[in-house]
Amino acid sequence: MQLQEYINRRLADGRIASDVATIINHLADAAIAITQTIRVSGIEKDLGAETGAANADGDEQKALDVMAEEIIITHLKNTATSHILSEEQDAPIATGQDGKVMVAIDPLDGSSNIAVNVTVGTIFSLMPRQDAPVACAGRDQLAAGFFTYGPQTTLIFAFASDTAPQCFILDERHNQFIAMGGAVEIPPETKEYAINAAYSEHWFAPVREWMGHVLAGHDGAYGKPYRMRWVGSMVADAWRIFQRGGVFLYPGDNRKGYADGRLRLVYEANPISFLVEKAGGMAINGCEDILDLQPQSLHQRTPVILGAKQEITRLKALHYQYR
Ligand code: P6P
Repeated sequence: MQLQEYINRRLADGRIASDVATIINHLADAAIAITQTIRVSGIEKDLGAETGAANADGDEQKALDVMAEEIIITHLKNTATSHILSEEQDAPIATGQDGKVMVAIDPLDGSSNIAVNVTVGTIFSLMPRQDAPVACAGRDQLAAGFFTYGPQTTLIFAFASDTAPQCFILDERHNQFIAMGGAVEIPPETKEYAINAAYSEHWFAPVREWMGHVLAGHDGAYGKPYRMRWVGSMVADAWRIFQRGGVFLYPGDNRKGYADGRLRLVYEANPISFLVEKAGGMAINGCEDILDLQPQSLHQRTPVILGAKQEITRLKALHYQYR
C-alpha cells in the first residue's frame, strides 16, 4: 500500500483531519527531495562540510542541515502549518498561514555522520497551534515520526488516533513510500542496548547501577548476556529498536551542560517517545514519562531513556530509588 492510500483511508475513517494528512504528505515529498540531495552529496557538493555557523543549541551546522531545513520549509509553506519550530532556528517561524497545526522539526538528525556515510534522518512532530507558539506536551501531539536516509530511505510515523506506528520504505524507482510490515510493536524484553559508553565515568548512579547488572551478564541481576549498539544517530538507533527491539539511552550526566543530556525535548525526544509508547514501549527522563513533560522552551534538553518496557521499568525504579 502506498503512503497516499494509507493516509486517505485514515481520512475516510474520519480518524485524522485533512490539515494533518496534507502536512504528512508534504513532509514525505520533502524527504524524497532530501534523499535526492543526499544521493549527490560528495559528488556535486560536500554536504557534510561545516557552514561555519552554529544552531541555537551550539551544534555546528553542516551544509545538509541548512539544505534539509530549506527543503522542508518550502514544502510546508503549501500547507496549513501556522508555525515551524526548527532545531536550526532560535525561535519559531510564523509561516503566515492561518493554520491550526504547528510542526516541530529536526531537519537533519545526526548530521555529523554525513561526512562518513552513516544513516541520518529527519524527525517531525505535529502539534495543535498555540497562541504563544511554545510546544505542547508530547502526549498532545497530533502526529509524529521520522525519516531515515541510509541504505534505504524509510519512514515511521503515527497519528494520535493510531494504536501503533506504521513503517514505509521509499521505492526510489517511482518516488513512492510503500508500507512495510504491519503495526510496529517493541517486544517488552531485550538483550540489546544503545548508549555512548565513552561517558560512563560521568553517569549518575541509576544508569551506572543498571549498566553494572547488564555487563554482569549471566551472573548479574538480570541473568542474561546483552549486546551493545551505538550509531551516533538517534534516528538510526531508534529505527533499529522499532525493527528488532532494544533500549536507547542518552541520560543526563555530570559533564558541564549535560545534566539533562544532549537531546532536545520538542523535536527529538517527544516525536520518538510518541512512537515508542504507541509501539508498547516506554520513554522516560528518569522518573517521569517524557510525553508528560511540559516544554518550557524550544531547545530545552531532556534525558532520553526509551524502548523495551521491562528494561525501562527497571531503569525507572532505579531512578526512584536514587532520587
Ligand atoms: P554523542 C546526533 O548529533 C545526536 O543528536 C543524536 O542523533 C545521537 O544519538 C547523539 O547526538 C550522539 O551523541 O554524544 O554520542 O555524539
